[in-house]
Amino acid sequence: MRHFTSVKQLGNLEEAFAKAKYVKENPFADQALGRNKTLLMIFFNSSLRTRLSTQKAALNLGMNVIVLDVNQGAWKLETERGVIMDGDKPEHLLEAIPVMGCYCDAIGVRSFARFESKEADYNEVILNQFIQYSGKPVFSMEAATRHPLQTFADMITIEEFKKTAKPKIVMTWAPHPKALPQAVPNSFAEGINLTDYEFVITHPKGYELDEAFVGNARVEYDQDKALAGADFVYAKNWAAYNDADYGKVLNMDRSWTVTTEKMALTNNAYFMHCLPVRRNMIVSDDVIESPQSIVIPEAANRVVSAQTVLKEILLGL
Ligand code: AN0
Ligand code: CP
Repeated sequence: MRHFTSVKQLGNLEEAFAKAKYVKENPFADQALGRNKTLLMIFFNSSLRTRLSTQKAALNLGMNVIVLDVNQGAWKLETERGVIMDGDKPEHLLEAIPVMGCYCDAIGVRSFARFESKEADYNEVILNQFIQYSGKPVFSMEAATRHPLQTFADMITIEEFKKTAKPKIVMTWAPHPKALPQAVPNSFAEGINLTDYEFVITHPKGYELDEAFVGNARVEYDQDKALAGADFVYAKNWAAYNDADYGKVLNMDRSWTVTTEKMALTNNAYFMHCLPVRRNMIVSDDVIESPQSIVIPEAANRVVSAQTVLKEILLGL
């Protein structure tokens, strides 16, 4: 594997799950693989899980790790080509990227959708410049349109907890005060569409996702109907995708919050969320604290997904 930006690059899913299982059971078996290799993690946005789990994964593989928060201590970066740089940004991404590439063997990049231009976001302008100009393997730690390490961890978690071969997965929009990217729901949909699970997406009108990601999922605007018989409830907020409202919060309808009453409609479903989560906006205290909540094992599997992917990247060096 050279670059990793989408779960589609995992290839055969059964093989990917088997590799993940091996990594989980033998976390230190490949210490020699990463010896004298350096991972550089670049954050344009905040993180708790991605930073810690990816770093832990790299350490398990014997790698050295350097982390840079671009917004804390680095020069402010211009990202547009052709700009006369007489403003507050002393350095251009077009120099910064190849320089970063000189200091490492692989680069992880977190660069969220900026909601300034739908075209720029959906063309993954920042991530693709890292791929084009760093000279090193690049993997996404959540880019503008996808969060594949999260999705892979979600899929591993479903594999571990599912009680039937083809569980019903319901991804539900839930309210949130701030505009959030579509990367997590896009990526989750992309991943579940690779499986033969039953897959329903539910959200209020106006929050339709890009059809390319929705794929074969059934879209149900009635959340109660969608939740009926669910084996897994995957909650997430996202801002509008449609051209007229791109990046906007259209409503904060708390009747969409995942509560005990909502979970009672399901087949005793497991509750999932990528975290961070706003309690009593996205999900009630009772649900997230219930025995059916698997948000912590889901987060724990972020080490497994990152280590499985990093191992493939190291094997490809
Ligand atoms: C981010 C998002 O919704 O994409 C990161 C989630 C992993 N969430 C927030 O910014 C709160
Ligand atoms: N789920 C996730 O990616 O969390 P962080 O934003 O804390 O990394």
